[in-house]
Amino acid sequence: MGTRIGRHRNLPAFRLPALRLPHLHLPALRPPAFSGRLHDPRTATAIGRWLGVALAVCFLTGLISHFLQSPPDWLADHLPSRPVWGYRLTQGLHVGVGLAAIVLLLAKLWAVYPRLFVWPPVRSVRHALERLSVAVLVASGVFQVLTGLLNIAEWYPWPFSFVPVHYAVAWVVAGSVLLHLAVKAPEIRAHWSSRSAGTLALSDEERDGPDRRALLLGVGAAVGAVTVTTVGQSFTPLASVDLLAPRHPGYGPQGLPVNRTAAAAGVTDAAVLDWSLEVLGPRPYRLTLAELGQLPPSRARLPIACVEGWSVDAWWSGVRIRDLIERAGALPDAGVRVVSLEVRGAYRVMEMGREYAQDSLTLLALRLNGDVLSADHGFPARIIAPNRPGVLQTKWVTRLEVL
Ligand SMILES: Nc1nc2c(c(=O)[nH]1)N[C@H]1C(S)=C(S)[C@@H](COP(=O)(O)O)O[C@H]1N2
Ligand SMILES: [Mo]
Repeated sequence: MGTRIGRHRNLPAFRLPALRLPHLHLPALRPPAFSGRLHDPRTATAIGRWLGVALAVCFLTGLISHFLQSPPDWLADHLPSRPVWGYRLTQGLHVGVGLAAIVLLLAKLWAVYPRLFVWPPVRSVRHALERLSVAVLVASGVFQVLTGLLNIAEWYPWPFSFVPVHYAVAWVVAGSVLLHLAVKAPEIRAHWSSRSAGTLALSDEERDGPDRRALLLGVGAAVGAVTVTTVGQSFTPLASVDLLAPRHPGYGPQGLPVNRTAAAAGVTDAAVLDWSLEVLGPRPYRLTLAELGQLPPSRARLPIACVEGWSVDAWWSGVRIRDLIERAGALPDAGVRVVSLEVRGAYRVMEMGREYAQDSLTLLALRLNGDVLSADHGFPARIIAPNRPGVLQTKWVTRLEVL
């Protein structure tokens, strides 16, 4: 036996000598066989679509958070300061759905992991690319939920800065999810629902049996358990069952959590002792705490909504930022830069655009729930503004600069 080469009629055909390979026995390399139907495409699709929804919610709410927190210049003056609870809702969703996504991602990986053992590992260039895209998807997805989880626990065991990296990798996840959906579209369509084969007779493999229903129910129950025991950090009616979230909305001085204490920010009693508020603008001026207390007071019920997912409503009273900067000669479309007593830290200086600065609910707050601010909540004065990430609710304010 040999291989016939030379197909031209005029050329004499000749044969290569057969190449005989010794017969190889490689039992150790044979992959494990998975016959369970819980690892089939129908299960992967059923879990995958919920994971897809979760990742989409996380991506969109993450974009909102990103643009509210660090808007490009052209957007800064147009960010809406209403509804007052907007950021509280979107960031509560971001963290709540992100936590649920951990369960869904684990379930999805469990459903598809036998594919790690497909044999041969690479069948074609197309197959290699498909596997590579899944590798990127899994790696970036795991990275996002893991860094998100550690961030809400305020644990940063990595050498990079969380926010820009979490933001950049979100685009990698989004891209690889879209690619994955495109590649898997035929399979997803075929296995979308237990009845998706229509009038065609379903084999036992395809029909949802008690085992698959039990698995999906179990995954649903796990998502429910994670959600119910954490969502109370922002959804206060469930605060009493907030057992697993890192923060509890009611725990902290004056009934409000604190992320950065005055001590951690280097704001000492001495620094606060001869405090005054400086307002820079066309007609700059300075006020002592007593003088500030003499200005017309305003009151607003507004949430602190931390990017880490906890949020809580409170009554704040103080003086409108709008009035303070107008007194310094600010025009009605001015924004403001706010500087804290804090010596260093990423949130020492904050800027707010027109919509926030001119909103009648945006205050330089002096009191929280009726009492003078405690040191950890920003005594003598702090910012509170509607629809704003917590990181921008600057504490220990000492200077306003009209923009
Ligand atoms: N100067 C300054 N202000 C700050 C911070 C900070 O680190 N420094 N932390 C912010 C963050 S992340 C949040 S969530 C809110 C929390 O306010 P609270 O500690 O009064 O609850 O304050 C914000 N104000
Ligand atoms: Mo925060």
